[in-house]
Amino acid sequence: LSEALIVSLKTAPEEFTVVYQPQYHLDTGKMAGLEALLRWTHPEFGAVSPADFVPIAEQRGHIHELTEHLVRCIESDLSEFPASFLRGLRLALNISARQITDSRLEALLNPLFERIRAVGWRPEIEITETHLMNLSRQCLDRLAEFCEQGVVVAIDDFGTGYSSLAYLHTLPVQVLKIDRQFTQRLGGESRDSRIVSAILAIADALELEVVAEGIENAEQHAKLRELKCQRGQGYLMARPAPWRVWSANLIDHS
Ligand code: G
Ligand code: G
Ligand code: MN
Ligand code: NA
Repeated sequence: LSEALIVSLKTAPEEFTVVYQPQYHLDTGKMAGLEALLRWTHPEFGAVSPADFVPIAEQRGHIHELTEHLVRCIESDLSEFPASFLRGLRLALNISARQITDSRLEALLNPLFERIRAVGWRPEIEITETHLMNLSRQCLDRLAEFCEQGVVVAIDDFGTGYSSLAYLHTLPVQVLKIDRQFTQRLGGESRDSRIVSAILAIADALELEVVAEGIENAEQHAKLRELKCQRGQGYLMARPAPWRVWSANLIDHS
């Protein structure tokens, strides 16, 4: 798989596509933004999960090329952006922590971020929590620069890593995304809202926004509203889908 990925990255850009999963305001039910998620379909191996190929690309030193394909796909989708689209939404990309200090990243992302701003949306980057504690000074500085440029920085899979509260307080981030394993405990077999309540309390104390990931049923959704979680994402509301599926829903009817 590792060799196939490297060959495809170099010779078969059409195998890489992007789907988008919306995030919603839980109080109003309105769309708050879209998260871009890479997909790779190999002629022989079929659909390979990014959970499998992203780590390979990281290890083999090809994550930049993968992000180039991501950016190319998003730019192509944004080129079909009617003037009548809703304003103020966020467009989130997953960026590997190891990539943040890559000197090529800024040149790759800046034109995309300009394009996102030009249509009245706001760029967001998601970084997985497991890598946060190891971020170098240089990396934190880069994140701070993104923030200063108006890019929203979100911590993905929050609750699965080892961030200390003191450390979290110093990070240039605005959003915590509650990992779906905690959301899933809110409804179904074993009801347990303690961890989600604790994360919401931390977010409140640090003045961070919260997005609950992986909402799959109405019970979880109701509980999150009751706990005053601001935003949510999950199969209950919408699965990741190609741009054309969302573009019909993005027309501003007001
Ligand atoms: O889309 P899916 O749930 O299968 O994604 C699995 C994992 O792959 C998630 O952790 C997600 O953040 C990650 N992922 C998806 N798309 C990208 C991408 O474009 N870049 C990076 N670095 N990770 C991604
Ligand atoms: O780590 P990250 O949050 O970027 O991962 C996003 C992944 O989670 C995507 O692969 C997406 O398909 C998946 N996902 C999104 N919503 C749900 C959900 O409600 N349930 C489950 N099991 N997975 C989800
Ligand atoms: Mn994510
Ligand atoms: Na996540």
